[in-house]
Amino acid sequence: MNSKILELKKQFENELSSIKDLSELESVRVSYLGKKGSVTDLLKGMKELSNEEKKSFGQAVNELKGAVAEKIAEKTEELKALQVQKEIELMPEFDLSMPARLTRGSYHPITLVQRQCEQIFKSMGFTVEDYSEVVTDYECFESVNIPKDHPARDMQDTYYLTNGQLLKSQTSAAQNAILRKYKKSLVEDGVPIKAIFPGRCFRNEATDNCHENTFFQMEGMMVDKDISISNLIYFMKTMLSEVFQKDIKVRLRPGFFPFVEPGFELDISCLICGGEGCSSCKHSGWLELCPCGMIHPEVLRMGGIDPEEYTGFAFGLGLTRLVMMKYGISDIRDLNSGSLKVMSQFTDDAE
Ligand code: FA5
Repeated sequence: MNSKILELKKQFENELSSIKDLSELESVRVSYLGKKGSVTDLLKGMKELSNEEKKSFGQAVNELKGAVAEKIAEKTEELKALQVQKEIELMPEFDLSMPARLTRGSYHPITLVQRQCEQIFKSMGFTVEDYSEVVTDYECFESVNIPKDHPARDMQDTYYLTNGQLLKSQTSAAQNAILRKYKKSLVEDGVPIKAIFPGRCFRNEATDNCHENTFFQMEGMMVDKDISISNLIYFMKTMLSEVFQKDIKVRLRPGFFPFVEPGFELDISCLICGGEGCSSCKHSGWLELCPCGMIHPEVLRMGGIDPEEYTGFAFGLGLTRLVMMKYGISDIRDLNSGSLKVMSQFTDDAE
């Protein structure tokens, strides 16, 4: 029997030495180590052997198996290296003295405006918070006063993941975590909560000039004793006049969101058509930009803050729409198009 093993080993070595590429090697591997391969076949003849012989024969076959596998691995590396070498030889020659033709990249306009807004709010004492894009139902809905089966859930078509989590449909999903993060310094040290949290949101909705299924919002919150609507209006006005560097026509109208009371819609006069009406503003002359309101007592309570003692405002700025208005982009879909031709028009003026 041992002579059979030696014979097979010799045969394998002969075949291996004449292999020229990886596909031939794979066929040889299968013909020796595969289910019906010659090494596997050797074990089938063991039935006729005594127990003692079985033991030593089995050991010898296993050694052969190991040696064949090792040689195949070595040969694989050798052939791969040869292949790379061949590819290098086939490459056209490079002239390293040629001047480089590099075009300068630019930041995406959303990044520019997001940074600009962050700068504006930072200068007014706000912290900038980062938050996950995958959140729980509790974060996105329940903790902001939208319990299960609440009709307000229909306002947002949510992408659910198979594990029960969801893609954040609104930056309000971070409100509870931010309130909890800063409640100690609010209550114990009297430091007001002032935070903004920009983020990407996802909604399963039909797209048009001013609706995308992936867009950016920037949420903001301020909580302290005696915060009122006038504080909210002051910060909104300051932010808009800083972003646009000119007076912008805005209007505030009542709006319903379960996490604010009272709630408002802050609309901006459409800068694409100058308020005349166009497809970007659905021919109304106005664009919904920044819903806002006074934080609902229940939301404060769920964040661990006593609504009898503290009040606050929150807003959910439509950052992508703000970018449209700032740069006169009439179709929001251009911003997600990935087209360098479109994007390279915007300079790094917020750097
Ligand atoms: C909200 O998402 C609330 N969470 C905002 C809020 C926060 C209200 C805090 C009160 C207090 P809404 O669904 O309206 O609200 O979205 C807010 C803004 O995001 C809109 O005004 C709009 O500017 C932008 N937005 C909403 N959906 C889209 C979309 N599909 N594409 C582009 N921008 C959108």
